[in-house]
Amino acid sequence: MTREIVIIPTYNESETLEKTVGRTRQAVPRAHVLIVDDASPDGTGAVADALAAADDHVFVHHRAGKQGLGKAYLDGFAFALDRGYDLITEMDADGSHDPAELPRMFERAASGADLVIGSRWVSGGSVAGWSPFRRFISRSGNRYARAMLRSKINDLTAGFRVFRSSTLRSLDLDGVSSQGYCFQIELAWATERAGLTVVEHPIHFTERAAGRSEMHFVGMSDRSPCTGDRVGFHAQNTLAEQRPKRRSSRRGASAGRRDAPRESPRARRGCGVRAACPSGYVPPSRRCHRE
Ligand SMILES: Nc1nc2c(ncn2[C@@H]2O[C@H](COP(=O)(O)OP(=O)(O)OP(=O)(O)O)[C@@H](O)[C@H]2O)c(=O)[nH]1
Ligand SMILES: [Mg+2]
Repeated sequence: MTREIVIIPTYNESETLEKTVGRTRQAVPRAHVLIVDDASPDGTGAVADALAAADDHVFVHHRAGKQGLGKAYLDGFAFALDRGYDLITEMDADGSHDPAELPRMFERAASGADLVIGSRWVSGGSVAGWSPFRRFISRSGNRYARAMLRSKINDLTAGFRVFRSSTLRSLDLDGVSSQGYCFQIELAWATERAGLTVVEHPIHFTERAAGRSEMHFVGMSDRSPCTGDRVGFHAQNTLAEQRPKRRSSRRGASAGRRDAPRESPRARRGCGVRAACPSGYVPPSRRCHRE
């Protein structure tokens, strides 16, 4: 029998967590739920403990302090892989992701998809509660990332996903260093680059009903400039790494030296997918402060 787990990272989600977990349990009663809380100051951890005490399908992993969404998911993945779950889900606690989609997403994963992305930006997908500006920013950030990374995925930043455990096992999770949206982009892109099957399942995304977004962007009003910026840096390095040979062979050795890309930290670490957007690439004034 397939074993499923839904990982819900939380930071200050005391207003929405109970409802999200309740809807999840109702939608996929067999699945287990893991809440990964970073000592939320608003008492989300206590809400999570009460939910776990009342339901043997709910678990809580408490972390000492806010360490970022990416690390929360990596801890959740480790928990799930250690315990032998087959399908491992990422889902927000804030009500944006409708657990009613999970049965269909599980079905698609069980029938061959290595990664199912709950996608806003495919036919049949939609977003409610966003201003036209925010919609534009998210849409164009995704288009930009898709073009720069030469990806076929329309919603690279989506945080509603089902991975087969084999997919996560095949990725170099220890090498994943990015946070926030970049974490999502990095994982999706790594899966795609590994030649695995990624399918996008259209979802209806709703703006969070309560609480506060954990995505902040110093000096800017929204999160997508962060996405675009970081992906831009990532993509520039990626493309630079892919292109030097052609140029240097055309122009001779000295031109080749001049044109050769500066070795990026990522290249120095010798990794193809890791460090999609390490903070070192982002000017301090424009860093994403999700972590
Ligand atoms: N454990 C943990 N969870 C986090 C952290 N940052 C964000 N989260 C959770 O990750 C999920 C996604 O974060 P959100 O703030 O909703 O980000 P978003 O969905 O991009 O932004 P919204 O549009 O405001 O919903 C939510 O369930 C958050 O509570 C963190 O540092 N640690
Ligand atoms: Mg959210």
